[in-house]
Amino acid sequence: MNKALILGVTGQDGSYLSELLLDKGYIVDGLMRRSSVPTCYRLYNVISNPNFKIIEGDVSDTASIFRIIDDGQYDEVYNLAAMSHVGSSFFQPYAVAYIDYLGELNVLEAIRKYSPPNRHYFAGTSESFGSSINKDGFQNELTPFLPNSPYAVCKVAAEMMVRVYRESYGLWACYGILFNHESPRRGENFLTRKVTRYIGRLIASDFQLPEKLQLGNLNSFRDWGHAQDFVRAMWMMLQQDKPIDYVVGTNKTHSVKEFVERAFQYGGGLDYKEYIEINPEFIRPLEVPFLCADSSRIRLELGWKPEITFDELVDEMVSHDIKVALKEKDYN
Ligand code: G4F
Repeated sequence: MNKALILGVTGQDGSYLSELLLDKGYIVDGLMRRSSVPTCYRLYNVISNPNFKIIEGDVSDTASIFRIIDDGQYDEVYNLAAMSHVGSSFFQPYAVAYIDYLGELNVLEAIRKYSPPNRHYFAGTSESFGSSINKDGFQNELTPFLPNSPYAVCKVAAEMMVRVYRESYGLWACYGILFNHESPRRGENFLTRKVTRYIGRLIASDFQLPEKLQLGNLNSFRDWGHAQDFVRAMWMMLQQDKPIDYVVGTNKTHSVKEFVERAFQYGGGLDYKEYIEINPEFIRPLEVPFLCADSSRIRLELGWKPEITFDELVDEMVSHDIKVALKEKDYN
């Protein structure tokens, strides 16, 4: 049986990846930070699986990462642990550096010292491209990185460190340059979920919500896919003969405004303009204006492609959040 370690198991991607690996017959250990509030709520499908185990540790704590990787002797190590909110990274640049950059260095160094046969995946990001776009309007593996936030700078540094460890020490390590990926398990302060949660509450309140939805920049463009499709790409990347870094995305882009418009329409033909307010608090000091993947390499070489469309994603998130809000209303 293959044995995998997932750092960042309590997040959206960690929960879907756990389900995928357990379905494939893996033994899965998930790293969890100690917290005074419950953080396992996304793991409802796996928590009682006998092949799944939670281990306490922190990616930014060198001692715990060294010990866990030495003790575990895993076949595959996935580092998805991150402070992943781009806007917050402007307010907490040191925290991002410790978690997103030095955290990955801890993992690479642990594998090099204690478990060199591990295959390792690092969660890179399309934020690394920042303002950089190919002449054809897409971003692919050849597009230069030009990060626009503390988050993206730390991710680029970690991505480059993966390459350095691979080329210097022969580690089997790669990173995915993943474009935005969402789901009903997305954190509520990311754009998509913030919108669908509001729509759910609006409908559950019979349109009596006192506050409008406060948003920032509506004019940026994102390539939004479904997290379930994207964790499949992570796993596929670790099954190839040699470690290669791939761009993963849907190859289609939509503006924030289009997402908001579509979500409100799905929530009963609503006109979003009546319910939103622009609040400068949510406008970032520096924005990534346009992201659109050219993921032809992973499609050609590994046969990956997304199965869930943009419309299906929006519809799934809106219907989920309407149900959640109606349940909350009954409970109260
Ligand atoms: O949902 P977002 O916060 O995601 P963002 O910044 O694109 O980053 C996500 O995707 C990256 C991959 O490309 C990941 F690396 C990263 O960890 C994260 O998962 O914002 C999407 C867009 C931005 O342009 C933002 O400025 O929506 C805009 N936006 C407008 N109003 C807002 C809001 N974003 C948030 N979070 N909240 C708003 O009120």
